[in-house]
Amino acid sequence: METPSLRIALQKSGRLTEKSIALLQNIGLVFDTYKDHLLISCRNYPIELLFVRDDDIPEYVQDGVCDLGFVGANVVAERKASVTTLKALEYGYCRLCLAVPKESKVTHFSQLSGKRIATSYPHLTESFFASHQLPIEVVELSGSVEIAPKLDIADGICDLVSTGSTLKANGLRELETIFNSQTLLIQTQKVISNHKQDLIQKLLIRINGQQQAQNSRYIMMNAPAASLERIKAIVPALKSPTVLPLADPNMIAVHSVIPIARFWEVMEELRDTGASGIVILPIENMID
Ligand code: PRT
Ligand code: ZN
Repeated sequence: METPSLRIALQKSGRLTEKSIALLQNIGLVFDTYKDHLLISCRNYPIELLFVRDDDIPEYVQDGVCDLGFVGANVVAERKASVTTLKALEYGYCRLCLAVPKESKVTHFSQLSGKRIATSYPHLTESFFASHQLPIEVVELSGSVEIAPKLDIADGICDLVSTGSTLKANGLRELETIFNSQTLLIQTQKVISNHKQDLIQKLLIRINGQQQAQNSRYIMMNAPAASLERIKAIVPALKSPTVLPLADPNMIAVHSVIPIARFWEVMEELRDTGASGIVILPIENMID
């Protein structure tokens, strides 16, 4: 029997937990403390949150125990889970990398042919070498992969890297990225009711709005009225910028939304148009 609530799997305690919870709260879901409970209900939305180890999330979603899950692309790919990716969530960025001891003579991954590679990602590691027709021996470890070369149980490793400081601290040198990862929102491929599908669409609209807001800034400025066309070309708003008259008939106020990625470029170009009193504000949420 299908549960009437949408059930979402989240990591119970780890690198993705805080940001996944924050995302759900930012899109308006209200739930009580999750720390001591595996399954909690949202107070204002027909959603249940199931807190589990991240490794189990792809299977829970694949089997339809949960309708949705928040989990790293690395885990989904390693587990070869049959799930649908709805959205990349823009956090939990990392990459699965091959690395060797600093002093190793290996400078290209092809030189690892016939060697031992320690990893918690046997499937992704094997697939990478197989795709280059290179035989290797996988030494599967569940953690502390980075010390394997020192213990002489491997010649190289394949592990997740974000800043690179763990590799460095363990005297390892990065050779090659074999997989780029971030957190994904995944959906089960089991048949679900129209009611649940509707709830998922509504959630997606909220998540899209949240992401767009996070990647945008609201910009306000005063400018000579004669510069309006140039300003419009620099800050193309969602549809059209808001233009307001000022007490001085030669001046106007322009309000618009800009992508954060173009922030400095826009600022520099705006100054050349005579714009002044430029104010930038964060946006809580936006719906197109
Ligand atoms: O208990 P549970 O099984 O749920 O958690 P876990 O210990 O398996 O996972 P966790 O919480 O460590 O990571 C969860 C997810 O976060 C991963 O599956 C990735 O999708 C993502 N992620 C992002 C990372 C990293 N960045 C990361 N840096 N996961 C692990 N690391 C580790 C890496 O294994 C290495 O030990 O951090 C170290 C490297 O970090 P840097 O910054 O020194 O390069
Ligand atoms: Zn895990």
